[in-house]
Amino acid sequence: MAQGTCEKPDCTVAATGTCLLSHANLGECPHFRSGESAGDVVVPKTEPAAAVPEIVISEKKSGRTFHLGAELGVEDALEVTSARYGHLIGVLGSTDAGKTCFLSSLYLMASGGTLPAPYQFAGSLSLQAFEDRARGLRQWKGGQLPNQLADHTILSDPRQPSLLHLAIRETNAERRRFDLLLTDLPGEWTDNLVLRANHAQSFRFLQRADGIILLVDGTMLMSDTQRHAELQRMRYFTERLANDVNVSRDTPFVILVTKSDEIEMKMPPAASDLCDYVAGLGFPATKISAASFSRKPETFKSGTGVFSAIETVLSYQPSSNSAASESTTFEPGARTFRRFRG
Ligand SMILES: Nc1nc2c(ncn2[C@@H]2O[C@H](COP(=O)(O)OP(=O)(O)O)[C@@H](O)[C@H]2O)c(=O)[nH]1
Ligand SMILES: [Mg+2]
Repeated sequence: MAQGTCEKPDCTVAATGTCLLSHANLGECPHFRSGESAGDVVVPKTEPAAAVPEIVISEKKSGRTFHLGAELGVEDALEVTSARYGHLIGVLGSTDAGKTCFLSSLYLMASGGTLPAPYQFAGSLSLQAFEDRARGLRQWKGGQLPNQLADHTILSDPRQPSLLHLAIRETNAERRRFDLLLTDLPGEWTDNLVLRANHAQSFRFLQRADGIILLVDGTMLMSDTQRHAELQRMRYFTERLANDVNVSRDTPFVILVTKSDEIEMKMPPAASDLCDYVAGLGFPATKISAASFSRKPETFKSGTGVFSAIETVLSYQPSSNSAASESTTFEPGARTFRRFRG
């Protein structure tokens, strides 16, 4: 047994036996301090295939907290992915657009083994964060979903984005693994950026995003009274992402129309307008109808469109002859995407 203490905040070595920075030999990790003092983390020196690591955790060390399975900070996430590529996906939208429900739906499909073939759940460093979000969804009363499916998102540090980690693996011959890093930002972040350009700083981490899933409430986009205001807000928001945050123009955008179970899975014309607007800003853009948790499960399945959004981002391949000013749209879910002038 290697005994010692990991001084890296958020490292889950005590729970998983796996070093956050992927060091097979813990002695090589710069954050690991070996020692025999009682109450320190005890992890196995070698990892026999089926051995369960012996774990002792103590809060004795000053200034040392284990956030087992909680959200990752940006720095932590980048370190996690120093060993392998992590796909950073911004899950954005107004308050109540359905961001947290989208993430919970994805997690429940993954952990429940119901991802579409050939994908399979391959672990998460933020299990607790996902479980916290999914808690409300386990409290079904009389077969009915509660009205409020998720708690309002609150960040532990309101100025720093936090990320949820979900690894998936292909079960086919390729067996590719994807480490997804997904944001769950409070809607106020969107509101603030719409109102003031100086909030762009908080979104700067999206400059390296592999994709943006922009959630818009389908019922609002179908409403005569709310449609215009929401569309205008999303236009301002995406324009800020383009011009103030400077999100790279080859970042694919998925306009995800949420709560589509309540609008008979119809694509609202306003969603097409928004998709064209985003494409006009220079981003490859597409639109998908989704129902993270359907209120009409007998007609529309829960989880519809959720994984398609992820797959669309993962399989997006920038065209070699793209130009920043080109207006582009692409087909969702396809393995290869065509670009064409709008
Ligand atoms: N009918 C329906 N309602 C949904 C769906 N997803 C979310 N909602 C509703 O929208 C509310 C807000 O969702 P939430 O994920 O908390 O929004 P967020 O503020 O963007 O994180 C939930 O409490 C649900 O009532 C869905 O797929 N179908
Ligand atoms: Mg939320």
